[in-house]
Formats: sequence, C-alpha cells, structure tokens
Amino acid sequence: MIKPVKRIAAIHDLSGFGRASLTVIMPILSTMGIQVCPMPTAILSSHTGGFTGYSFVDLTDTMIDYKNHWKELNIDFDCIYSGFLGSTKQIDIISGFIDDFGTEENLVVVDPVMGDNGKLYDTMGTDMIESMKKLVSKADVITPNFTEAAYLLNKNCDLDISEEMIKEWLVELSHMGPNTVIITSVPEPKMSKNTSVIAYDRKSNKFWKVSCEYIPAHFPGTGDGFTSVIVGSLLQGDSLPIALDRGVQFITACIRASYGFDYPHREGVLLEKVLQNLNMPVMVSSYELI
Ligand code: PXL
Repeated sequence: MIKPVKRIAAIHDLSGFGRASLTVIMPILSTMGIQVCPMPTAILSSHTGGFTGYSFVDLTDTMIDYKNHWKELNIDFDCIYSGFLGSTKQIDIISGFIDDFGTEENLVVVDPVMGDNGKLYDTMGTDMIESMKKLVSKADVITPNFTEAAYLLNKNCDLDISEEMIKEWLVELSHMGPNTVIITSVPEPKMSKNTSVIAYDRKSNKFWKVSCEYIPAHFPGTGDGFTSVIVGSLLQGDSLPIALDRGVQFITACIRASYGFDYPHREGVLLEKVLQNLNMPVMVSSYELI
C-alpha cells in the first residue's frame, strides 16, 4: 500500500511553553506535508532554557508500551527522528526502536542534543555522551552543533579551527556510522561575522558548506527547527546541499522575524510568522562545494 503522505516517528519531549522540541518539530514537518507521529519522552510545562520551576513528568517507562503498540499496528515510518533525551535508558529504548522499525529504505536521523557554546547542558554526564555515541552509530544522518561534534569525538571546542580540520571531524564522525554528517554553528575565521553549516556525504565523498551572518542572539529551539527542515526537505526528495540551504534560510528568517520585537528570547523564535516560508520555492541558493 502506498502511503498518501510520508510518515515520521518523532521521539522528543513535549515542552508546553517556549517553542522547543515537539512544539517546533510538529508544525514545521506538518507544514512540509509530512505526518508526524510523536513519541513524547517527557512532558514539561516549559523547556529548560531560561525557565525555572517547570513541572516535569518522565515518560521513559511508557515508551516501551508505546513502541510495542506501534509494532502491533505494523506502522511503517519513512523516517525515525530523535533529539533531546533525558537518560541513558531512553537512549537504549530508542536504539531498540531503530532495530524494530529501521529498514534499508527509511531514514534514521539523530540530533545528538547535549550542549552548546562549548558546554554540556546540566542534565548531560559522561554516561550520556557514551550512550549518544552508540545511538549515533545507528543513524543515517546526524546534526550535531560544533560543541556536540567535539564531545562525540573527545576533542577540544577550540573556536580557532580550520576548514581542513572540520573536514577531518566530519569524516571521523561518519566513520562512527552515519552516511551524512551535518555540523552546525561552525566558527568562521576570527574577524568574520559569519558562522556556517558544513556537511559531509560519505557515499559521494563530498563536503558542502552554507555560510550565514552571525546574529548575536540566542533563541532556544532553533536547533530543533533546523534539523526538522533538513528532515522535511530530504523526505521531499531534495539534495543534501538544497536541504542545508533551506534549513539555514528558514532559521535565519525565524531569527530575523523575532529579533526586532522586544520579548523574552526564552520564548523562542516567532515561528508562527514564518512557517509559510516553508512552502515557497528556494529562490536563492548559496551552498558551496568545499
Ligand atoms: O531544544 C532543545 C531542548 C529540548 N527539550 C528541552 C530543552 C531543550 C533546550 O533547552 O530544555 C526540555
């Protein structure tokens, strides 16, 4: 039976306020014409980036029943996509989920959310890094930021890094398992006002780069937004460099639509104002082969 629309299993937390994880992933992928089946890993009243006193319900134990029911229903997914995870046990469950639902055809995307700006998030210990390395080995596509890439490879987060060195990191990460490695927030040479996204595709042995202007503002949830657009774009049949372009352009549009307003950045980007951009053709493409 041919499915009328593509289907994705999205394994992330549901944070009620602040635009991160499922509240970003679901609208983006739905707008891109993909059915999202969420498997919530935890329910929080808000995400943790800038809020205190949030409520938290851990759903680790229900994830196994959830998975078993989906197996009984014989659901087939075109993509399995995981992000922020709360414990090594959750990582083991997702690893089992990939064993059960992964096929030659579908796409396994792991966003190894662990930290940013050279630091790990409070909930991440060395046990989580080791488990994340194992999960990464089962993925087809991974999207670490520069900090997460360094932790996966046991390297320093030295911001003064050459393009040649980043290419070595990409190849090393792909040797861990994934065919496609996308590193975000790669620092550009000192004095440059840019940051870039650099990707490697092992099958074609090609490196792609998209640069964008660095905007000095931090909004939680932009990593989830970026990876969601990459996932949607690849499922729609775009090439890797076009997916990178669409991801960068969308997140830049989100930040530009938000930055001019005076509101707490912890509430995330004003996604609702730019969601429809996802249905516009890519007019200007700026990727480079490096
Ligand atoms: O966007 C990453 C993320 C996901 N889930 C929760 C978070 C964050 C980032 O702060 O707090 C609960």
